[in-house]
Amino acid sequence: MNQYNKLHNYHIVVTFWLILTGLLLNSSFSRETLSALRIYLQYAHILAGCFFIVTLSIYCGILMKNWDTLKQQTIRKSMNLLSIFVASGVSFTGVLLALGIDSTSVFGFSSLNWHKGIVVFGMMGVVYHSLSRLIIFFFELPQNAKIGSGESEFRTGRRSFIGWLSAVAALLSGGTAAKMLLKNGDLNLSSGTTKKYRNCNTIDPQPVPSLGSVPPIGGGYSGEFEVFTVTKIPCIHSEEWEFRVFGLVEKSMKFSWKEFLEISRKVQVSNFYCITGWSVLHVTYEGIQLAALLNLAGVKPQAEYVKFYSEDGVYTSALSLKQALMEDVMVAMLMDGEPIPSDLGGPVRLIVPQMYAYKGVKWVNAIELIRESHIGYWESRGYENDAWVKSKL
Ligand SMILES: Nc1nc2c(c(=O)[nH]1)N[C@H]1C(S)=C(S)[C@@H](COP(=O)(O)O)O[C@H]1N2
Ligand SMILES: [Mo]
Repeated sequence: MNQYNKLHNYHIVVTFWLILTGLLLNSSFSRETLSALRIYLQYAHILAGCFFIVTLSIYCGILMKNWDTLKQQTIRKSMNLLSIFVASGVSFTGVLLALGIDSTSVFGFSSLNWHKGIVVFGMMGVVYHSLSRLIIFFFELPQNAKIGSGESEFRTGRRSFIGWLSAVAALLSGGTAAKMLLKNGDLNLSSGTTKKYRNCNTIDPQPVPSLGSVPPIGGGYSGEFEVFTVTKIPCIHSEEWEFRVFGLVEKSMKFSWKEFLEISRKVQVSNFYCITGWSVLHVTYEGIQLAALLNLAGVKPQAEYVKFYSEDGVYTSALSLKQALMEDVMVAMLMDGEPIPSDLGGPVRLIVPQMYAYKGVKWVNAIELIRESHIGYWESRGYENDAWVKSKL
């Protein structure tokens, strides 16, 4: 086996591994059933990505060296350039993701959406290339076999048939990849709307948006939320709902929905970053500042941490008391002037704008003040407890 073949085999394994881990990371399966493995899947994906960048660079070198021998083969040349262009795009956005750099404010889409979008083209290339080669490998004469002239014509015809067949398969796989990777709205640059998310909550009365919420002072959010949940989405009914503040507090508190609505709210504009690489910018939130809520219950001096519970009964997270008292930490009830739908954690969700959104417990219904730190759902599966958002481009 020559060097090129070896390199190629190695590239096949790396690409296959990237596709496999990438699809798994993208699926809700890796958030629910495989949640404990998610962080390792992510490492495995990044590691394979590093290898991919190495093989890509070697290919670029080989192509440059052999550029002159490809002189007349315009199609071949452009196919090669196109593949390298796509592979570099996937690699570049992958590096951004691995470094936790979000591109929304510069390129309009988050690093993750660029990554997925380019992967769709990459998948078409992979399917075209591998299918056409596999068919040739299994059904055609070896490249260097002697063939009569009649047979050669027949072979050319067969080759173009293989080409067309592979092209059709590539288009189909591109469509499938797009469907799997891109939610509708991902490629929508205009402001989003909360109305398109499902809302199975029955809330009465609805929170009345204050000035600043309508029209939203942030001008409407841009980007799209991905609906993330590790459980079935709970449907909340305001008559049964209650919100508790307990633990190391002067007085434990229990609010009914009506009582909760009476606590004064504030409006703020903040960005929302998921650690997996997507984000939503300038969301106008209205809700109760966490510090104000804690103040109502009175925090005992022994309290060091704040633990958050969800109506789903599974998801939890925590902040240090100091983090919890940051002025932009909020128990939010409205987004861009609309009640938060159940899909996005309504009627009440936590937002911690300076941290990754896994701190933003959806369907939050209780807050406990504790002495020892609590390790939440994703934190116990490898995500950092201090979830400060890294850099933005
Ligand atoms: N209860 C609950 N809260 C949760 C999660 C969850 O699975 N369950 N996922 C977290 C993560 S990882 C993210 S990115 C955001 C997603 O918020 P969204 O579904 O409103 O987009 O919610 C966070 N809060
Ligand atoms: Mo997330």
